[in-house]
Amino acid sequence: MKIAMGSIAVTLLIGLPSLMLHAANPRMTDKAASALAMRAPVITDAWVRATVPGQPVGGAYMKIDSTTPATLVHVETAVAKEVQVHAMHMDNGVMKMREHGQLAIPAGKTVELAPGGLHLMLLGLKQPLKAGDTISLKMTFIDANKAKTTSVIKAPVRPIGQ
Ligand SMILES: [Cu+2]
Repeated sequence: MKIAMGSIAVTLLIGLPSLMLHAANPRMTDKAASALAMRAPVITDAWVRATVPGQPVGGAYMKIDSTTPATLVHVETAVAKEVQVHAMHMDNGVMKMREHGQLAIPAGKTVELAPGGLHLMLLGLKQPLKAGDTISLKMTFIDANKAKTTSVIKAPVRPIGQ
């Protein structure tokens, strides 16, 4: 029962903004209304680093821009069991990484995921990532009103050492 109630609430939340847009702009087309309601962050320069056979994890890197505040809440890919946002930190002079959790994307400020800094960690790789291949990453963001947007992006695999 609780689950059923929850999903009704979610449906209402997602449905409301577009209803409100239609009410405020009766002549607005459905296409324009949905474009306004879904301002997904823009992802550029996505890539992943090639792995050697047996390597259990891989790194994915990209630039994320958003015109409105957004939060990256979930990433998944067919080639790994799990994807986490990782941050690097110094621990007694040794560079280590840890799970960062949800990643805030401020409005108008590029968030860069790059080697040596924030990155996506692909955990439990199901196959080696081969240079020249391309993988898909499904990125889910929420905006300030908790409305979800999902982008499927392609990330080419670059050779080890780049
Ligand atoms: Cu990592």
